[in-house]
Parts: sequence; C-alpha cells; structure tokens
Amino acid sequence: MTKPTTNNFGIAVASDDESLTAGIQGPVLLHDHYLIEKLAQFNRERVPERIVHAKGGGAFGELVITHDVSKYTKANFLQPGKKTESLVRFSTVAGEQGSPDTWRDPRGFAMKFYTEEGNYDLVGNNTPVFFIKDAIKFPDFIRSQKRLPGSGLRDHDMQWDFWTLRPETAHQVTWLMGDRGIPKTWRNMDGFGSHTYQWVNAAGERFWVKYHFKTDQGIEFLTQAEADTLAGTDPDYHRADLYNEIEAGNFPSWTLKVQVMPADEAEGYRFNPFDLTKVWSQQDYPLIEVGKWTLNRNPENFFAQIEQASFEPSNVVPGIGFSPDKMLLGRVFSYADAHRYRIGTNYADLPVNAPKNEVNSYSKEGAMRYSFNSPTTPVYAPNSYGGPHADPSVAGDEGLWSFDGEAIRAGYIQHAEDGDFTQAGTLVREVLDDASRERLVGNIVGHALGGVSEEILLRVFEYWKNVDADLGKRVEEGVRAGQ
Ligand code: HDE
Repeated sequence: MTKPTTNNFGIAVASDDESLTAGIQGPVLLHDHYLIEKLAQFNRERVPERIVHAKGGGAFGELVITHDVSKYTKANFLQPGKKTESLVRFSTVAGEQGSPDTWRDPRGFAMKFYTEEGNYDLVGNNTPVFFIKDAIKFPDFIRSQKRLPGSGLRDHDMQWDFWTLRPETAHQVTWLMGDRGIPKTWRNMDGFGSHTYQWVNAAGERFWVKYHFKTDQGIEFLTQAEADTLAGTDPDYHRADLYNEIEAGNFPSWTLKVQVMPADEAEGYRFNPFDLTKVWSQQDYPLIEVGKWTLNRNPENFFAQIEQASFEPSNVVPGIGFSPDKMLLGRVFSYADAHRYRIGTNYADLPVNAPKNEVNSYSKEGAMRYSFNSPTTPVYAPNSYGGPHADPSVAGDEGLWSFDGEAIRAGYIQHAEDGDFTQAGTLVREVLDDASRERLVGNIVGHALGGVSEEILLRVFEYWKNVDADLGKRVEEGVRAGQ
C-alpha cells in the first residue's frame, strides 16, 4: 500500500500529473497552489556549491582510541578506549560540483568527531603539506587554478605562472604531479591534518602535533591515462566506490598516528615547524599510534548530510589548540564565515552539523532557527536567573604560545635547513623510486605541454631544476621532445 502524496504541509494532493485549468484547453488556474509549490520548490533546490572542494562525497564512521596518549592531551575523546561517532567528506579542490572526481588534485579529507565535549573538526587533505604558507595568498592561488576571466576556461599557463612565481609551492606540486595526485579510490589514500596543531595534557604541558591517518587499504593510484578515461566514462568514480563498498559491508579504515614535538623544540628545529609547506622528518619525530578510524555507514540523504555538512578548523575541544601556522589561523576565521553564507545563519542546527552533547549557547533566532532554550533561560549574560555562565575550568584555552608583541608582516621565517625546494628535492631523491620518478616526469611534461607559453616554460624548467637537477633536465627534454 503506497502512501498518498501530500504537499509540504501534509495535505493530500489530487494529482502529480495534471495542472488545474479552466475547462479543457482553458488557462491554468493561479490557485493551483500545489503546481506552484512544485515549481517554486524546484527553483530553490540548490545551496551555493563550496567555492573550493565543491565535488565530493562522504560517510559516517567511528574513531576508537587504542593507545594511551594522555601524557600529551587531555582531550576526552582521545583517551584510551573512547569511541566517537564521526563524519568525513572527501573531495577534490579546484573542480566544480559536476567535475570528474578523478582529476589530478589534492583530495580534501574533512573529518568531524561528535565528541562529548562538542564537535571536533579536523579539516585536512590527503597530503601533509600545502601549496602556500600564508592565508592572504589563498584567493590568488585558488583563482590561478580555476578559470580565466574572459573565456571561463581552465588554463595551465595560469597555473604554472602562479606556481613558478611562488617557489614555496614546489613541495606540494611535486606531491600533486606524482602518484599521490590521483588516488585510485578515497579508500587508498592517507589523510593528514597538514597543519601543526597543539595538544595540551591535564598538567597543562603543551606539545605540537601533526596528524596522520594511514590507510589500512594500502596506497594505490591511477595513472594519468586511467584517470582521463574514467573522467569521461565515470565522473563519479570515487564517490560511487566509497558508497558501494560501504553498502557491501567492506568498511574502509585508517590507523590514526601522530608526530609529537615538545613545545620548546619548535624554535630550534631545522625546519620552521609552523610552515605548512614543510613536513617534520619522521626520523626526528616518529609516528605514535593513537587509534582506528572506520567508515561504516552511508548517508541516507546526500544533500542533507553531505552537501550541507559543515567543517571548521575553529571547532577544537579542550586539550587541542591552534599554532602560529598562518594558514591555520586564517582558516579558523574563514570556514564558519563560508557556512553562514553558503548554508545559512543557523547551519549548526542541522542534524548533520549539530553536536551530540548539550548546547548552552545564547545564540537565538535568525533564519530557519530550529532549536531554542527553555522559556525561562535569559537571553543575556551575566544574569541572575540561572542562565549559562562561561566556566574557564571546563573550557580549553585553544592553545597558547609566547611571542613578541610587535605587529609585523613577517616574510620568510628561516630555520637551519629551510628552503622552498629542500623538502621537494628530498621527496624526489629519497622517497620516490625510479618508476615513480618516471611517472612524475611524464605527468609534469604532459601538463606543461597543455598550452604553457614559452616564457613561463623557461621558469617551469628552472623550478624543477631547483627541486632536482636531473628531474629538471628530464622535464625540459620531455617538453622539448613533445613540442
Ligand atoms: Fe579550505 N576551505 N581553505 N583548505 N578546505 C574550504 O569551506 C580556506 C586549506 C579544505 O568537505 C571552504 O565550506 C582558506 C588547507 C577542505 O566541506 C573555505 C584557506 C586545507 C575543505 C575554505 C584554506 C584545506 C575546504 C570552501 C587558506 C588542508 C572541504 C567551502 C588559509 C589542510 C570541506 C567551505 C568540506 C573548504 C577556506 C586552505 C582543506 C572557503 C581561507 C591548507 C577539506 O572556507
């Protein structure tokens, strides 16, 4: 027995097929309000897509803490044995909502943990570094990766123009043009917090940390040719893979590990530990196992639970804090601002975004407000009528650090072995094997042959020779041979 169709207010409707007219072939009647509801609702089905990371997919899961890291953090959900429900959204960066999810691009790896102390959002990528190190460059960087103002077309010349004018991009571009630039599936890639974050233990001791989510499915990639084919035959290949694997009961998992640096070692470390274009050597700061993160439940509704999902680096819980990383601090502003614009003022009220613990906020009203305080809760603080009061003893301090007080637009912050090309060169020479280097050269040559002007090509060759002399030579030879 199928249910009778109703309108949005539960009123049974006579037809989904015929509009109401004044007699046969007569005019359509204005008071056919169900016809109007259908057409008006249809016109308003979209929220603006994300300005970056528009194409993605996600699932729900669970984080289980298997090791004791309480000497580094007092965060409740990171204590041994704790289980916390989680949401993830994987995504590409530059492509619009309808673009293929197998384009060469970093992958967003946005995680939400619905902890007992409020939502903790760790919004990372599948790479441990990023192209730039200061938030002020982000709009410029993203625009150079998207579309020309006149033609509306993407443009490799524009991409290489930006990359070669900002040498700090070299480490991330080496990652991007290598095998990690096109993961075989979202299950076959690692996730990283990328930034340096702060952990604070119960004694108030502070540590800098880097998050690593190591895939238990193994790292696998698509070649450029395989990805190009899938972009045409199955532009939702990654989204379908995750959904179908979870439907089939094949739950993907990752092992959470962290690198931990005592707070007082940052100043003297050989790389600037707060520079998002740099990693910390795992010889210097080995990985410490923390827990197991498993994805085991698909969304029931893609729009309500994935398209309207919100993640924000500002959501940190007690025992976790920020760091001097200028990119992280820029993101702490930007994400909630983006959600208020894209989803709406009360986006935190949506079930997928709402915390599981009690909210005692003075926020109220605003468009589509759904939750509200008791009728006797005052709407102001301080008050004499039992309203919530801020209690620093249960709040975290979101991470403190010492600094000199002079306002400054600091340029390059140089540590002993810092350099824009240093770690990219190490990656090429010491991490990649011959076959990976071969594919890296092929991917760079293929991309550079896609319409890059001669003047910028000369900078591209210089850029890669700065990363590694032999690699740069092979790139130049490959491009010249292909012209
Ligand atoms: Fe984002 N980023 N980002 N980003 N980012 C957004 O939020 C921003 C950066 C990342 O699946 C936006 O809702 C700034 C680094 C992911 O919903 C926006 C800067 C890293 C997602 C935004 C960065 C990321 C976003 C766009 C430079 C990895 C998708 C729409 C300081 C460590 C989350 C939105 C999801 C989304 C701002 C750089 C990861 C505009 C200002 C670095 C995974 O708020």
